[in-house]
Amino acid sequence: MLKGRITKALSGFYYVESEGVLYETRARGLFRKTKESPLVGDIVTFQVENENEGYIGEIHARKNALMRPPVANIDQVLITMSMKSPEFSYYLLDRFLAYAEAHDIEPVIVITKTDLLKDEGYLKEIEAVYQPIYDIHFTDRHHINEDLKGIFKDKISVLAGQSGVGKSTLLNTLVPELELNTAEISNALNRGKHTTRHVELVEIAGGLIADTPGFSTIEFTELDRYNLKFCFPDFNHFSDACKFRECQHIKEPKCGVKQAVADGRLAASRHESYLSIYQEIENRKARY
Ligand SMILES: Nc1nc2c(ncn2[C@@H]2O[C@H](COP(=O)(O)OP(=O)(O)OP(=O)(O)O)[C@@H](O)[C@H]2O)c(=O)[nH]1
Ligand SMILES: [Mg+2]
Ligand SMILES: [Zn+2]
Repeated sequence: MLKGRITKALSGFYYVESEGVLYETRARGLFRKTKESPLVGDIVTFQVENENEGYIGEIHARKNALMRPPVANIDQVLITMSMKSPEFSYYLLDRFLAYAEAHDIEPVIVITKTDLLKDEGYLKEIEAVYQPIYDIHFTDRHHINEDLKGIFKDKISVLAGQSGVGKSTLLNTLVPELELNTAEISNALNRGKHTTRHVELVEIAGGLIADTPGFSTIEFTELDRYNLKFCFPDFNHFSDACKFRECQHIKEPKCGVKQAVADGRLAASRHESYLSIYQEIENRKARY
């Protein structure tokens, strides 16, 4: 038995890389019974049958997993948001951030198209909100700074962000060799929903990135509303001051989080985003 990582899934085959060798493997009946199917990013134990073929015997415990795109063991998600076209939105950014937190994936914020913005103050304002909690980078297609290139080393990354924010452009600037791949994917998407999609981990600046369009829309279908507050790590600094231990930071009196907003120690936009998502989850519950 060998151990390796699935780097590509296509038509029932899982391509596993183990010590620099790529094996074409299948997952036999085992997974049909357990209903757990292998994902790109999984660490697996597999049996070699012919020289470069084999079958997967075991999926090792996952650190995390996404279903759209289907990737496991993600180290970070690059949440891309443009300043203009489409317009920057605190709310949308917070949704992506909370989603990453809910899936135990470290978010990195990448703000694109800064060249389209005249107002430098706006960038500073955004930086002030997120800098204390997350790694945040500002780019435009002509200025990719060196520290952004450094974030990929030894990590598995996934992209997220609305359509048109510049994800493909960013990747192509960072890794010009990727150009073909990203173009192929855009074309596949344009052809419609029936195109077979595959996910592949490709090399990027010393690490791996899931070569997919990433995710652009998100739903909080699995998250309990009482756990949403844990997806806003900046609230933690202030929630010790809440009078009630179970404070949801909504209508409760003597709430440390709401007090922090009132004092200007916490951005009101963060709390507003929290309330909106909380409401959304509550409305969803009410329907059942
Ligand atoms: N001015 C400016 N335009 C940019 C920048 N980055 C990307 N664009 C343009 O924005 C448009 C969308 O960029 P894409 O890279 O295709 O966006 P995407 O996020 O991959 O979009 P989807 O594949 O639809 O999800 C293209 O016309 C790019 O040329 C930038 O930094 N500045
Ligand atoms: Mg794209
Ligand atoms: Zn509170």
